[in-house]
Amino acid sequence: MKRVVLLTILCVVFACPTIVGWAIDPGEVGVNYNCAFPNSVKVDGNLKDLSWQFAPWHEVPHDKGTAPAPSDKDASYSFAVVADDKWLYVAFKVKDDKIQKDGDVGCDVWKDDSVEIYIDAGHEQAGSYDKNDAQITIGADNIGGDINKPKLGGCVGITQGPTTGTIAAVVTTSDGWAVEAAVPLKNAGWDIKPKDGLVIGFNTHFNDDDDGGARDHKLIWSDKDVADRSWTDPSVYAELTFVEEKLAVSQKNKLATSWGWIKSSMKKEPGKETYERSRSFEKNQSSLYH
Ligand SMILES: [Ca+2]
Ligand SMILES: [Ca+2]
Ligand SMILES: [Ca+2]
Ligand SMILES: [Ca+2]
Repeated sequence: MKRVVLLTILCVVFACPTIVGWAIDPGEVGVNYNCAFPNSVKVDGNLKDLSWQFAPWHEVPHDKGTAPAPSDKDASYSFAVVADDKWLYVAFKVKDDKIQKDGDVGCDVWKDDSVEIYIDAGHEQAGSYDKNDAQITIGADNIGGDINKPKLGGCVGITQGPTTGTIAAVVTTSDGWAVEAAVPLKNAGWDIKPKDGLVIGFNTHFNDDDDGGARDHKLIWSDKDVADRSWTDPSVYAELTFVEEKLAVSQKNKLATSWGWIKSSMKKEPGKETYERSRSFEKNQSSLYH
């Protein structure tokens, strides 16, 4: 079931390290995200980490949500998730033609430009929030802010967004803004221990404000959230499945270990020993060397 693609770069100059990376089955947009672990990133707002290069990115276009935007340029986003033993890392690339921030802050930041992460750690899919459910809202008002003490919204339920211990770096980009966040796997609300096949409830949203005042567009990843109910109803979340796969190795001395993974993967999936270059990798490979 799990599709594994081997990507290998053998540089022609000795100074360039050998990089072995994996592209995993991305899951299904709106239904399930396959989260590779153990993989770490540096939470600094720069999304050139190798883990982000090889992680699946789910695209949420301008017309997927309860308040669609006229175009992807006006409002759309993509996100990726990886995890290590301490953090669930979530990255967003937000396309947004007008950044609105500082009009509504704190618990009201959902009225300004903001992205939302939803967690149902116990995957109970209940109709109301229990202790292991949370809405974590990260506004564009964190651009240039303190990564370790971001301003967070999500003031609903028991384990409210600002109490989750989430850290986040938010930066502007050429066509909008980006978020690199990390949600603790252990806090007062939950203790998630990633293992291959573990499923939690998960969703992401983007609130787009273009002119101050009320929110203008609402984009939603989960297919089940057709009425913008995730803030109160975890049963409309989609799912995140942990997949044990190291996405990238850059050090020469780790190559032997990498071949070990290749062999074990071939054993796991008889008949799927054919590896191919990934289109997404070709798209991204130039940035690996910058
Ligand atoms: Ca980074
Ligand atoms: Ca906006
Ligand atoms: Ca729950
Ligand atoms: Ca507005």
